Amino acid sequence: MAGDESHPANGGRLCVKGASLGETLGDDGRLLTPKVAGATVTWPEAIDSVADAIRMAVETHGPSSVAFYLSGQLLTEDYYVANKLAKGFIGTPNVDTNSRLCMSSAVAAHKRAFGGDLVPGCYEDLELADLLVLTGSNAAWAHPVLYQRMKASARPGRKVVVIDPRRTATSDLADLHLALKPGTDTLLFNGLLVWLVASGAIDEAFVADHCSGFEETLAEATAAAPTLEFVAEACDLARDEVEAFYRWFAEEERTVTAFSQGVNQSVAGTDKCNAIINCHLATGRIGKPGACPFSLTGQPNAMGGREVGGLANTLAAHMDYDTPGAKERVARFWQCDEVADGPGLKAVELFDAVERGEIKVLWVLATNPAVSLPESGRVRRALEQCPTVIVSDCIRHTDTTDYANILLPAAGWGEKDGTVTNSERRISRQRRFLPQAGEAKPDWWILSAVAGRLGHRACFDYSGPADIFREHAALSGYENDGSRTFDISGLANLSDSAYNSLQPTQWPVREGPHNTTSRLFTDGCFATTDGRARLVPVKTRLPEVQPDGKFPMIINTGRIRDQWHTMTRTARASRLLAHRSEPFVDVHPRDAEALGVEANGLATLEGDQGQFVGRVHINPGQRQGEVFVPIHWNRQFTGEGVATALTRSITDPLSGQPEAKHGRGRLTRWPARWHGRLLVRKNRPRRWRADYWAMQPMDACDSWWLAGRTNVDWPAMVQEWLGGQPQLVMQDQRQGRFRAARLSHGTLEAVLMVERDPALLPAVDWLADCFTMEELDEATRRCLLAARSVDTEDIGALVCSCYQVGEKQICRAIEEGANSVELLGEQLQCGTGCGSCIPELTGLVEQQVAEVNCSV
Ligand SMILES: Nc1nc2c(c(=O)[nH]1)N[C@H]1C(S)=C(S)[C@@H](COP(=O)(O)OP(=O)(O)OC[C@H]3O[C@@H](n4cnc5c(=O)[nH]c(N)nc54)[C@H](O)[C@@H]3O)O[C@H]1N2
Ligand SMILES: Nc1nc2c(c(=O)[nH]1)N[C@H]1C(S)=C(S)[C@@H](COP(=O)(O)OP(=O)(O)OC[C@H]3O[C@@H](n4cnc5c(=O)[nH]c(N)nc54)[C@H](O)[C@@H]3O)O[C@H]1N2
Ligand SMILES: [Mo]
Repeated sequence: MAGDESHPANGGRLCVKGASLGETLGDDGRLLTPKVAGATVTWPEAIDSVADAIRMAVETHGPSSVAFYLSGQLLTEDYYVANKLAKGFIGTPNVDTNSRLCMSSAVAAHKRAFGGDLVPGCYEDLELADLLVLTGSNAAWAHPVLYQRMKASARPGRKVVVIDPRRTATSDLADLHLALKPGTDTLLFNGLLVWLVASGAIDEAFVADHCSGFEETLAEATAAAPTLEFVAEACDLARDEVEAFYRWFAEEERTVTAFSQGVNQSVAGTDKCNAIINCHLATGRIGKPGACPFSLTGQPNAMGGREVGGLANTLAAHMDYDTPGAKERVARFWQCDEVADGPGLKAVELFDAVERGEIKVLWVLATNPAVSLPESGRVRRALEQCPTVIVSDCIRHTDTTDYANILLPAAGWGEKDGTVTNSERRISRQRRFLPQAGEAKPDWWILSAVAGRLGHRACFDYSGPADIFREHAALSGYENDGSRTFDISGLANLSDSAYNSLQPTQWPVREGPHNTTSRLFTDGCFATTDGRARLVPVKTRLPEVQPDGKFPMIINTGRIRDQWHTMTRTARASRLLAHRSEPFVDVHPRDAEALGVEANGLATLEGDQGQFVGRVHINPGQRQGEVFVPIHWNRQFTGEGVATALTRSITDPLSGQPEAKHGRGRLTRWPARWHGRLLVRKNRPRRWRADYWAMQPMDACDSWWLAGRTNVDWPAMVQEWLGGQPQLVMQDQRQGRFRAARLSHGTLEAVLMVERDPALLPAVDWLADCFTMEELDEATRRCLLAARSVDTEDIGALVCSCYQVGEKQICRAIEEGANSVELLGEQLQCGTGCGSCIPELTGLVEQQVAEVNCSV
């Protein structure tokens, strides 16, 4: 698995998830055949079932009773066909996408400011900037390749400001980290606008010639954030820190403000984005090298989905329902009678409608709403009630497929062809290199087959993705005449072979000689009717859910370095679970002490809608009173570790994006009587139950972290846990220790380790290795009972996933003199792969050096 060195976005660099993709291939766990009501059926039968359900719903309840929930992980071609089928031929406007949870606030803000959903800059700008502001972005973990570009472009005088309530791996790059009170970003950026005016940093000519709304915006900003002292207090920051940020911003012409989910996923998400954009417009820092506001997109094809019109409030090809003439134009192009009368329901509203019984057929493609939507407990109940739930996925068991009436096996990333668009408007080809697993088919094929069965064969008669792409490109240019910036009509006549060899290309690509544009608005001309950008007055709007006596902690949620979303792919590579192998709660040390939760113990986080159980990580980088939980775990991997059980479905009034970064809850110690580690050879039936469990699939076995609230009579129960009588048993009742292993013809079948103190549980790696041994020798058998390896070194918690280097190894090397990231890299190779562990390596070096200094 290697990167493509000629790709302009990554230059061949991969993150650890990308580098591990090879390990995620294979048919194990894949959904390989269509299923209707649990029974395997043929494709024609499955297509009939889907078409029948849709037809019946339309006839009885009208087209709006059919809904599609799409995803930024579909290819543009899949997305285009879904949108066309739904809005043009079924006639339902109820088509939304998981990008609603991801990018919709940025989209709404772009439209307000620029007159279109247009990202002005390109990745190079992140390198050219003399001041790089990263707000609500943990790029070191969530955009690791881009982060490496930002890091590599460091030079004397280049400054980085990170704005995030938590200290994260990204803060490592920061000259200044503003650990602001969550949700106060609009205040900070309103205050910045006021400061920029007072310090004479406004580009008056640019504002006069190219913007409108400056006076009203400034008036609102002054009302909301009158003084530096006021801002510092409201954002819970030191006055000097705020001033340093403002001063740097006023001084540096080349400023990029990159923002992601800490900004978007908020009840004030759109306003937060506009507050940022306002400062860039006021200083004329847009459309210039190294100067722009930059929305960091999340999913591989979030941008492509926005191009085709996958969001419920858009129609197609950057035309909205209320764009004059758009509905007729799109109907003309698609050759359908008329398109749906939209806008449709946005994701959270859509699932509310499902809950109310208004949606009779829900087709979910390439997303896992039972895990990723807020109030996931309620979402699950809604899915259960919906008469027909159709799920297209690659994986047999996800929290969402478990509610499906019809399951459609989708071809996975290596098995399908198409295009995706990244954050800098760059379209790249994704090329197939594997045969399709089982009966799996590409999503566009499935959607077209259903369209055909509904009587629209002529309009969905695609020979392949190239055909669909040409149509998509043609629509973007159809009756456009410069009215829509999203125009790739220059690609509408690509031959199949030109499509196959398409090089990464930034849009717009108009007809004629191909001069694609790396930056938009370079002439100060925007996509509004009068060509002027809008500064948008922004009031203060704080998170709706605030802590109280019953739920005193603020809950923040987000990503970890080595997992992708709901883990359907990344958890298939066991090494990606080595960095964080369980759901966890990051807690400030003082909170932990006050609440009596212990490091490495378990804790319950209880919210008003549900609860989350995970391992306690003491983290001084948290603000006091705030905890952080990862979004990745779900019922396939743990009992009660779904972050969205804790976040409410409160949304931004303009974008409909849920406030996923701000819940509230109560943290308590989970009363464990015992902690355990169980490893069982793969695919063995499971007869045990534990109060707490978290699964970590390994190569030759599955492994679980376990804990119980009540004592277990282990000798009496052990057979159920090990799937048979163990040959090796050791018990020390006084210590609360129990160990047992079951062998079959000399090879290890299952092993269980129980301790009172979780810190005493052995490292899992050598235990897992024992499953690959042909015949366990005497020494290994003894070691199993001693819970200690024979000769393999205990490397400690994994830090570098690329080269499998652990914390203990690193600390030993530092002690022996490798006291820099470079030296560690030379000795152990850690940090020399994707580089995303470098912040942690730096931390370990600093920590060790500090310890040495203390002892001196
Ligand atoms: N490893 C990994 N990478 C990913 C993904 C993944 O699942 N795993 N998913 C991809 C996707 S789809 C997306 S959308 C991106 C998301 O990428 P990011 O947005 O960078 O990731 P998050 O961890 O969701 O959140 C970013 C930060 O916002 C901070 N934050 C919380 N509240 C506030 C606030 O009020 N103000 C500010 N300024 N910050 C706040 C959080 O503390 C967190 O550190 O990542 C993409 N990359
Ligand atoms: N509390 C909280 N909630 C959040 C967030 C947060 O930060 N905090 N982040 C939000 C964000 S930004 C996002 S993007 C969402 C992500 O949430 P989801 O979109 O729900 O997460 P994924 O795990 O990516 O789901 C993708 C599904 O599609 C399947 N799949 C993969 N490839 C294909 C394909 O080609 N075709 C088909 N048909 N299926 C495929 C996968 O197996 C998987 O089941 O979560 C959101 N929810
Ligand atoms: Mo996302």
